[in-house]
Amino acid sequence: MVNMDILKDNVGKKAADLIKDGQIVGLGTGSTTHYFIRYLGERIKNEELNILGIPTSYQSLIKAREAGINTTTLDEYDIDIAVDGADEVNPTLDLIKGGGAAHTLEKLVDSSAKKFVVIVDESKVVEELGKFPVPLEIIPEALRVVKDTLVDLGGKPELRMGIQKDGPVITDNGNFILDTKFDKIRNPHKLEKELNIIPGVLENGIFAGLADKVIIGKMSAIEEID
Ligand code: ABF
Repeated sequence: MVNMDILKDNVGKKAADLIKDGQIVGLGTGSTTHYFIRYLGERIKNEELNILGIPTSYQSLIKAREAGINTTTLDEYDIDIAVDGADEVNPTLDLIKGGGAAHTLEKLVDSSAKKFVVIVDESKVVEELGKFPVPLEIIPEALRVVKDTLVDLGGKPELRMGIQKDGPVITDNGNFILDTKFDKIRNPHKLEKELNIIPGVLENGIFAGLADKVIIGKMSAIEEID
């Protein structure tokens, strides 16, 4: 296991140890959260815990089933704690998420939770958001118009292409992702609001002021910021 995977494994286990019997748990998307889901599945089996998971993507639904975690929906239950990854975290715990193209449902689940815990390796920690492009989920019909608006806002939008590069990534909701580079994002709260009022934008990947705790996997130790 390479160093980064060891860091993800460590924070995934740390987060899984936070979960209490009887809780409803938001299950994030991405490779770091995959470690959390596996460890949570082990705890459910070994300790016979009564836990229900609410996934944030088809990916996390499938990982939950593989891990033996029973799932439910936001229509049925409130969420006690959500655990999710991130692409960037700044010192005030504002995030950029969406590298996994799942940020629309992630933001709904993570913001609905009584407690939102972020698990990252140390490479995600930045002084200021913006090195990672902000993903925006847009309806396909809005592609040209939203790109033009983002350029007017100082962004450099790029349509996210699939691995084969023969077509765009299509989200779980059937939409496109515009990865948009902004220079240093000094006011994440302001930009998050400006992006979401653009007609045709479903959700953007700035999660300003939502995280309650960030668990950072470092080579030296695990750091927790509340
Ligand atoms: C998902 O996980 C995305 O919102 C975020 O972009 C990604 C981070 O992935 P990883 O943990 O694989 O680095 O929550």
